[in-house]
Order: sequence, then structure tokens, then C-alpha cells
Amino acid sequence: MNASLIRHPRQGDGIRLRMYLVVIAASLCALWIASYRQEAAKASSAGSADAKRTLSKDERMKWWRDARFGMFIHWGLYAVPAGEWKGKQVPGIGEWIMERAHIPVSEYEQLAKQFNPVKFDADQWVRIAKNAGMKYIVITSKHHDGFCLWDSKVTSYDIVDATPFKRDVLGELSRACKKEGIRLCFYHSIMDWHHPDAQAPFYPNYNDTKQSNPNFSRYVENYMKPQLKELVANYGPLGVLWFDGEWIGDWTEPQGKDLYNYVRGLQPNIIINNRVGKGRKGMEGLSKGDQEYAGDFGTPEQQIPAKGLPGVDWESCMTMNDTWGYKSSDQHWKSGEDLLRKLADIASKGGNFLLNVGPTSEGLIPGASVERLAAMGDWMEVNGESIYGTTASPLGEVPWGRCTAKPGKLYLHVFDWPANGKLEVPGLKDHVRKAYLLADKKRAKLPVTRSGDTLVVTVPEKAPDRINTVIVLEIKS
Ligand code: FHN
Repeated sequence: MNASLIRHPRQGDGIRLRMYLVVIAASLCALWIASYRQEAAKASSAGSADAKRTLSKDERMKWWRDARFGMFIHWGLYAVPAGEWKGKQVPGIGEWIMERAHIPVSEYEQLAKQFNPVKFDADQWVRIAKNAGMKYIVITSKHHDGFCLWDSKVTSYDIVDATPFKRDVLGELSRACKKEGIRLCFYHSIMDWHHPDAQAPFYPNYNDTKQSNPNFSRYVENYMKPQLKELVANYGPLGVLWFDGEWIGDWTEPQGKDLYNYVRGLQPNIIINNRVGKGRKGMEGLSKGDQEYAGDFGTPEQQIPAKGLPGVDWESCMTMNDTWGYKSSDQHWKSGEDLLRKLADIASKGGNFLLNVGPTSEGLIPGASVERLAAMGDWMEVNGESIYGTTASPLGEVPWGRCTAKPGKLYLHVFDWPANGKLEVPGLKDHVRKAYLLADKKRAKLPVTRSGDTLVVTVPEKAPDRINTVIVLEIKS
């Protein structure tokens, strides 16, 4: 019998077995792919449902609370005069020059013809923020002067229609932020010195908080709200709408509540600051219900509340020099050391730090700002864990620096290094499992002893970081 015909029972079985195995493997593979696709479809629909699902406040605030550090950008026509008008230095913050120099609307508008920021590069701005360790950017879509940094269909007083630059800056920033995973947020001024139904008629005192414009509600309904709709629809989803200029007499708490609801209707999970209403008077005093409409977080400005704002989310916004909008004469820069320690101080009190840059009329972030932000980024690269997603210190004041916390961990931010090599941590009752330098990849243990209620950590003779060295205490919380 032709051997070839003899199909060895074992051999035949072997081939059949292999075929069965191949068929089973192929079926399993097909099953896995089908289930993966189903899971992915479920996840993505859940994701988009999440985007559509109205989140709880804690869910909404999570990315913001984790972020802790953002970039404020004040940019507009005021960068052209840069603090000087008709040959004279104008005192005060640069973005207020229209008010401080009492410039008529018709004259101030002419600045648009000179605004041609040819060196503007959205990717560069976003990289500067990201490399500094910042997680979100809040830029002035429209400041008090009424000039719009996007291509608005509601006015021609905007960067596309009124300037030789003709580019939609907010659109370019939106794309750059998406590319780098940075949340884009807009500052938007309720007070508008250019609009005839708002404060323009109050010239020469645009900031008159007593006068009332009989057409103000027309400005709100036919101008401000449609512009906000443009901003959310065309550049969103946004992280935060950061309102300002709420102190004018024509703006009331009921309008604030209405605006809060309007914006929440445009993007249910957007975060809204407390200046949407008259919230700057302090949210902690408001009832739970009123607090809801008072916005999602408090906005202490150019200051760090001594004890933070217990019970509410808050963000301290600050300039790097003394002006928000660019002023060529303002070279009064805070040091990188001061800025870094402010970041730790704010986080140790449970707040966010919104640090401002005021780009020039050419579209460049000033070099002094870039240098400081790069230095902050170097520190954040090593120590970001002690800032991002942390909560306020459970310890009282500590003499040598600040403290931030996460479940099971305390981060000791040591500004003043102990000369005797013994860092004393008062009032810490928790059992400390381990102490180590955050910068030490090997997490070599630092000796820990107790003296009564005071924990004593033996530290290296020299401070690894002279500005802020972080020591981690792993505790049995
Ligand atoms: O008047 C504005 C000022 O120009 C700047 O925008 C600051 C930043 O928070 N807010 C207002 C002053 O409180």
C-alpha cells in the first residue's frame, strides 16, 4: 500500500488536531477582537456620554484640583502702547491704559491697525506653559477694553477683522493646547469699555460703578451671551470660563446666576469662577445653594489667603512683575525663588496658582517671564508629585517651609534647611513608615526618630535644592 496513502492514524490525528487548534485559536481571536471592539465602543460612548453626562461638582473639579498650576495670559491692544501714551508713562496696570489715560473709544480703536503680532506662535506659548509644569491656560478672550482675540461674528472689533494680523489667535491656541494636552480656558470681561450699550458712554471714566446704561441688558443678551456661545462652540470644550469686571453697578447677582446657568447650558461640565456674579465678596459666607451660583472657585488676586479658603476651591492669580498686560517699563520681576515658594505655599493651603504672562505687541512672552517659567519647570520636573493632586497640609504652620498631602503621604517643602541636620516636624502623630528625598530615585531612607509629639528626620548636611527641597513621609494615615 502506498505509504503516502497510509495516513498514519497518529499523523492524521496530528494534522486534524492542529487544524482544530488553528480553528479554535482563530475563533478565540475573533471573539477577543469582537469583545475588544465592543468594550472600546462602550468606553468611547461612555467617554462621550461622560462629556455629555452632567458631572457632579467633585467630578467636574477633579482635573482642576489635580492641576494646581496654570498660566494666565493678558494680551490685547494695550500691548501696543505698552504703558505709554502720547509720550508719557501711564501709571498702573498696562491693560487699563484706555481708562487711566482717558483715551476716547475712537482713538483707542486705532491701535487695532497697529496690532500685528507677527512673532506670535501658539505652539511656542503652549510649550512654555507645559514645560513650566502648568496644566491649563487662561487667556483674555476679551478684556475690559472690549477688543476680541477671536474671529467673532458679533463684532468686527476683533483680531481678524480689525488688525493687519488677521489670524484667529484663540483658534490657533485651541489647536496647540489640544496637541499638548493643556486645558484651554478663557478670561472674559463682563465690563466692556468699547460697547455703546455697556460702559463706552461713561467716557472719560469707563470704570464708573455708579452710572447705569439703560441698554445694558441689550449688551448682555445680544452681545455678551452670543459671544460666549461662539467661544464655547468654536474653541471648546473649555476648561474654565474666568469672568471678571463684575463689580460694575449694572451687573447684579441675579444676572450672575442667569449667566452661570447660561454657560452651564452651553457646556454642562465647564468650570466657572466666582466673578460670574458678585462672588468676589467671598464664597465661604454663602449658603450651599447660593454658593452653587457663586461659581466653582474663589479668586484671591495678588495675594495668598493666610489660611487658604477653607471649604471652597480657590485659585490665587498673580502677576510676575506688577502688571497683567505688557508694560515695557515694568521690570519689577518677582524672583524665581519667590515664585516657586509661592507655588508651594498656595498648594499647602489647598489652592491653585494662576501665574500671569503679558505678551508683547509682537506676540512674544517677555524673556524675564520665560526664564522664570523654565526654572519653575525644572523644579516641577523633579518635584511635581508634591504639587499635583495634593491637598492642604494637615499640619499647622511649620517653621522651615510648607507641607502638602496625599493619602498616605506628606510632602515637606523645606525652604530653610536645618543647620544641625535635624528637621523637626511638630504635631505629627501618625506612624511614619519611611522618609526620603523626593528627588532621590532610590528613595534611600532618612533616619526618623521622635521627641514627644515632634518627629525628627535626619537630613543631609547640605540642602539638595536651596529653594525648596521636598522630603516625603510615608505615613500610616
Ligand atoms: O481689572 C482687572 C485686571 O485688569 C486684571 O484682569 C485682574 C486679573 O484678575 N482682574 C481685574 C482686577 O481685579
